[in-house]
Amino acid sequence: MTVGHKRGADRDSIRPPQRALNGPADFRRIDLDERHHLLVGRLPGRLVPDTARFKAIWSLHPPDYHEIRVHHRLVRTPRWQQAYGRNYVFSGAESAALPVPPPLVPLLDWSRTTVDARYNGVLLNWYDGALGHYISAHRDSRRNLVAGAPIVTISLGEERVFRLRPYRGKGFTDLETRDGDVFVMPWATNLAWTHELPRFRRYRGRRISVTVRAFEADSQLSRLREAQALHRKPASPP
Ligand SMILES: O=C(O)CCC(=O)C(=O)O
Repeated sequence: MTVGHKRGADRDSIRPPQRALNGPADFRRIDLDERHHLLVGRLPGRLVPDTARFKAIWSLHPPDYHEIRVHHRLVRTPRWQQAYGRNYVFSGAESAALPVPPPLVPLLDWSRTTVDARYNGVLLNWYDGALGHYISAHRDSRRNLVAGAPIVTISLGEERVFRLRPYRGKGFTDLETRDGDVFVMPWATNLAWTHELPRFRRYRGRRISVTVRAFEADSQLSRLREAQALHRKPASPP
């Protein structure tokens, strides 16, 4: 794994250890400013999908692009997205969750035992470099999330640049994220820094990000929404 760490255009690369890390205590800490950081680690080798398993996860992507609201207009996301386990509300839209599919279960379980036992929702982003897919600068929605729980991002497939910018500030920090890399973003960092996956011509391959979050226990409203999304009768409230 190589993690480049740049502020602005050019800064020396940082090369974290190549071995798989067991828990946040083993993760490398990347300081973004005096008060905010990101933890960087690796999935254990047995969990990094081989070609066949990567293809299986790739084939899960929905046929259509998700639509989000940008400046009061509905626009298609420049990547495929799907929530599993728990609905994910962001940019004025909601990704209705499907059940967590078998190839993702070991990644969710590992995140629970390694980082935070409260994780119960997964959001996948599929990026096809040949189609110019990217995600623009944003802070993750906190709606329905357990306050304080960090957000895990597992990268699979093609290497990409993960860019962080101080919210409403200047400059940026780039981390190169590769197959099997894991980023743990503390709650406070998500408030103070945006993150994005810029589009660069050199990326022509496929990448999947598996983001793992802790959602609050079901509210009546979210259960109703989930039921509507699945076209079934909601369970009666207790
Ligand atoms: O693909 C990534 O690494 C970032 C995903 C992301 O920013 C998100 O799901 O909010």
